[in-house]
Amino acid sequence: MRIFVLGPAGSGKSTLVKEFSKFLKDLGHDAKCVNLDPASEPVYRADVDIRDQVRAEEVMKRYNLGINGAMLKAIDLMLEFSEELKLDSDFVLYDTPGQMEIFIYSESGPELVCRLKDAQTCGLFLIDSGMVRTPEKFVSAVLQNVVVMLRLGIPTLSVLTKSDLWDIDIKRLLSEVKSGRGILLEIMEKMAPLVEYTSMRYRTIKISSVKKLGFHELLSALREIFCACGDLS
Ligand SMILES: Nc1nc2c(ncn2[C@@H]2O[C@H](COP(=O)(O)OP(=O)(O)O)[C@@H](O)[C@H]2O)c(=O)[nH]1
Ligand SMILES: [Mg+2]
Repeated sequence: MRIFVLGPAGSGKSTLVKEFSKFLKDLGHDAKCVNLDPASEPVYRADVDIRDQVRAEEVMKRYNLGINGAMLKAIDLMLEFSEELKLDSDFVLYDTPGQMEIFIYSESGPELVCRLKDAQTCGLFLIDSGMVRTPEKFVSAVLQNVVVMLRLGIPTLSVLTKSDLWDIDIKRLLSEVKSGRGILLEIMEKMAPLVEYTSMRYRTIKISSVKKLGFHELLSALREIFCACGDLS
């Protein structure tokens, strides 16, 4: 299974890759880590590190770009190495850059995912729990994940990270979304069925990489995506 770990900067992607790969290995699985972030040294032992080929700081100098332009250019350059980034293993965890415009507004991000994906490829869209404490923010985060799914063409689970710091009551938030309280009442009411559908179809999981909470649930949710037996296939 190839898993793209996606989400804004600071949402906990690299820490999840580090701790979840350890968890999978401890269960006896073969798990590999690939760093696709040309701007960050991996905090885990990367089986493949794109920084051996493309480094954001060098792209900035060579093409005279600021960091945002360099990140987009770096992804273009990374396409050349896509064969080397394709690993076969029970689980391959791809750590990605937090600049979401790479995946949402550029063609290179989706193209990279397209080149690396196989029949069992999915995504984890990481959401910092501290950022989704109101129904409006929760809806906004889940809908961002829907956009990511549509852009990348892979099923993507919403994962609430740092649940050791914030315990988000997903059921309560969903019922508040449905009851349409707060601002933008009509939009929220219309969005509620979609948010509820995506939250059920692609379960929202709460985890803490620091405390290693929710990893079993995360693993079973990942397996459910490709389960051939039910309507989750
Ligand atoms: N409390 C807490 N902090 C976390 C957790 N996961 C990540 N962090 C912290 O959040 C910050 C950003 O994490 P990082 O993995 O680098 O995020 P990335 O930018 O998405 O790769 C770091 O300081 C991590 O130590 C978690 O589960 N709990
Ligand atoms: Mg990172």
